[in-house]
Amino acid sequence: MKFGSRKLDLSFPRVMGILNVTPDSFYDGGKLHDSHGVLKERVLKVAEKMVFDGADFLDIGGESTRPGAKAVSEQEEMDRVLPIVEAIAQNIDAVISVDTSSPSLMLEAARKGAGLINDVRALERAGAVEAAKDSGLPVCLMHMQGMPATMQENPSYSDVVAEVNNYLLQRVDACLQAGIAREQIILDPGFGFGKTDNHNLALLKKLELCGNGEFPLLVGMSRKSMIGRLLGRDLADRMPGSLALAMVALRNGASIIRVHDVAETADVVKIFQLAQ
Ligand code: 8Y7
Repeated sequence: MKFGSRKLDLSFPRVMGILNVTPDSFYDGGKLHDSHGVLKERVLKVAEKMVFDGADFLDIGGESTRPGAKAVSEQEEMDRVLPIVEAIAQNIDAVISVDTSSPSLMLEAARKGAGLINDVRALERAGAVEAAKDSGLPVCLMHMQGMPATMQENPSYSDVVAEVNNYLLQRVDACLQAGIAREQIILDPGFGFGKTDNHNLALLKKLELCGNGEFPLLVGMSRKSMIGRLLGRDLADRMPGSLALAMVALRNGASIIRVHDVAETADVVKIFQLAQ
């Protein structure tokens, strides 16, 4: 698959490191900030280490989508994300994934060297499908039920696997109609986005059915609250659970694993490939 200027073979699994440039991210909660905003030097150091540890993708987000997070203006999101995209593109050898639903950020980030659009709203915002198409970049379409602020209040499905799949295939159609190539589409069931633990587990068990097996799959479960509930673990103690979930996702067909803990997840990927 072609990610801007970089080509990556997704027939073997890849690790995506999470670089949050929001001051209120649920895990790294502003570690990359001071009172003046994002610290470029600090971000570059962390990014460099992630790539050294085995990340092929770096996911950069400027809008927190955790349940109850405050909305940011489009301008604020751009101000946070674009300088970081530019700095990483100039200094680090990785595909930059931009975690955004904003059409103008998609276009600007592509100009500054981003290689993938990761939209938790699956390009549903007005103008987003067109912007993604014009960016020329591949897209990751994710399923979410409801909106971030309220999505965990009462998630409900009659058949979660079928409904998530139908939604994603419908979004694929919207992309194809706008002229985005089929080969440029990655799908993601959206673990934790309007889902109970049972919904998440059902989706994980049937991951191969997602997109009818016709698209590369990205999964993000790293340190999410499901692990906290299933194991009774605080955020700081959720790495083993995250690694176990990564292994299951790999067995069930995931191509890209989006994580906080890159080195450890890269080990899981290696063992998975050697022991299959
Ligand atoms: C996901 C994601 C988040 C995910 C994709 C968190 C931005 C919440 N989760 N993008 N983003 N998939 N594609 O806990 O699961 O990292 S934010």
